Amino acid sequence: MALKLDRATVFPEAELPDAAALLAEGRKMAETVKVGASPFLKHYGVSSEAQYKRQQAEAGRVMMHAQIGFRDPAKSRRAYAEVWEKLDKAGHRVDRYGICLDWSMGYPRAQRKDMPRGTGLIMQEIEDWSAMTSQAPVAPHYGDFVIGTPAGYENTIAALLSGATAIGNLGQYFTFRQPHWDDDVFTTAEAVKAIALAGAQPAEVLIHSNLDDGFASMFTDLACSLGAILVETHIVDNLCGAHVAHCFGNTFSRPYTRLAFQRASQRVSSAPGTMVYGATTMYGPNHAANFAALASYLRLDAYGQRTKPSGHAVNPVPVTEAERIPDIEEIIDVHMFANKLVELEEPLHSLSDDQEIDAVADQIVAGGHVFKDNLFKGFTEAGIDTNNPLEMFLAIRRIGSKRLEELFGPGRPTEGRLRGRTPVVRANSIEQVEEAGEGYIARMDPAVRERIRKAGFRACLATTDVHEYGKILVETVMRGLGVEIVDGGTSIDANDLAAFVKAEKVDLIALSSYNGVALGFVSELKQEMKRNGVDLPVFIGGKLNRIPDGSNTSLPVDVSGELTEAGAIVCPDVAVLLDRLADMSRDSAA
Ligand code: B12
Repeated sequence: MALKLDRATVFPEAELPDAAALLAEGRKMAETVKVGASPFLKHYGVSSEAQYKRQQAEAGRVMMHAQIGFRDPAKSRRAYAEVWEKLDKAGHRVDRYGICLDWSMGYPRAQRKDMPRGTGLIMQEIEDWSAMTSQAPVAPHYGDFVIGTPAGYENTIAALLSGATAIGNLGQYFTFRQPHWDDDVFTTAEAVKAIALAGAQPAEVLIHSNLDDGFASMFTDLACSLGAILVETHIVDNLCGAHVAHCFGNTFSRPYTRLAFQRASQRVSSAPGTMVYGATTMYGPNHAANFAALASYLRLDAYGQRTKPSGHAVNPVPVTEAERIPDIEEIIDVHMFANKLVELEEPLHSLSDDQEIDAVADQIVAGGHVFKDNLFKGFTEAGIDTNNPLEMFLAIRRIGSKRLEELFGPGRPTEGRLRGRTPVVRANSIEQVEEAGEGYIARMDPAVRERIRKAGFRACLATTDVHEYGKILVETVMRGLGVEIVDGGTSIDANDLAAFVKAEKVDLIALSSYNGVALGFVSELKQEMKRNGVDLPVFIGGKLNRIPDGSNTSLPVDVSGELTEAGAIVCPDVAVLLDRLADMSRDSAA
């Protein structure tokens, strides 16, 4: 690992856009673009969701967040109205909707049409945004593929006009890459303008950042995730004059540290949190088992809000989530469950004493400050201006989570550990994946293991999108088998991967794909490989589905059959790859 940063490596370009001019441009736009009317703001008589959140927290109410966003805008509008209506009829309230835009919405509108699509909502006209938010008195949270994408500024304008006062997702800015989009300076400049525009509104607009979408899912230390809150607050609040609000939860599957992190974040945040996301990494194929996971994280999150309210809404995620985007009825059902659970557990918070949790929260906060201080010192020494929002954003994005933790993590340096450090408070997600990988090796026949090792294979590992755990799993197994790993990276484009494998002369490609783009990706990869005269086995695992063109349910369907026809080897389990490797090693030994 290179020990130090230097400006020329982080910013090889001769010049970067002027941050002050970008801030001024965003603020100027606030003279014409203002938060529009919405049934939510009107119904509760508030100027922003932040104001509402403070009122509800004060009253001790546990707020509820539902996630919606079907490909078809009409179905999404129906969900907006129907989920609220049915819960209202049952005497419950859904406070906010996270509107899940498709990742193609992250391209500027003029270029969107022919870009790869995922599984989320696609809106054509600016009026579509208000048409959504006018369906019910529920706070619209435009939380994905708005700020942080190349379309960040234009999407923020649309979101504000439609009455949204929580807009994101800064977490995505740091880690997501739109396929075929390489201009990260443009994306950053659009983010700075968007944040300035939101910050200049008379109403308090929250700049949402889901830590798990950003670096938290890749840090091994929760103190680094807390440090990310401190650093983002410096950039958004101090440098851009806006209000950052954080979300976490997807990968926080251990009850103890989940609650400790809620406590820790509550201590360092001035704005109310957006939502504590459901612990979606706890979900598997069995729905009954998923209900146990749901109850476990939900009761804890409700308890956290009752005892030390941080303004986060809690988020019951439908138990079908591991398979695909949940349908409308499933969202309603899980909210019925959540409301009942919160009601039944009413006395719980007055019974327990949880000082132990506060001690863990103290460690997270202290470690977070060390991370922030180390980062500021390292950046300053490298010549990166810590008072320039554009430089801060871009440097953090380019350096990436792994190197940031290696360089600035507060954990004690320890050889042989992931990121070279012993975490202050361990995040379990990545280590769990590694342990699963080691399990595969341990279960193998030692003779086959040895034969594969001797064969000396070279494998290129890559992902089509931000989901990286599948790749880390395969990487752990390959490393354990002595297979040489050639890293194709995350969110790579198919044509770049084809060129890369030609240059690297590998024996196989192991691809992980989760965003509903697998089929298009493999077809393009195969075509490009053919053009380059390369013929290699392509193994693929993950969430292998897509929304068929013209689908009337907006739900994705499995494409394993089509992928096999397109020439890929579909791996619902790593074992499929291991069996093939065993065969290939037999052939090479013969
Ligand atoms: C963790 C997670 C995330 C994390 C990823 C963290 C990270 N850095 O990797 C975060 C929070 C960042 C995230 C973000 C998003 N996510 Co997500 N995420 C998940 C989740 C919960 C788990 C997936 C996972 O990593 N599993 C761990 C792996 C190791 O296990 P596995 O998937 O069972 O894999 C097995 C096999 O498939 C195989 N395998 C996997 N890959 C490979 C490769 C090879 C070569 C081989 C041999 C085998 C193999 O190995 C495993 C065991 O054998 C799933 C839901 C779920 N429970 O599956 C959603 C899910 C994949 N996400 C989804 C979505 C929509 C998103 C977002 C678009 C949401 C949004 N609007 O922001 C963004 C992505 C944006 C983008 N630009 O790409 C959807 C995909 C929808 C679909 N295709 O139907 C899912 C299914 C959730 C849902 N129902 O909506 N996500």
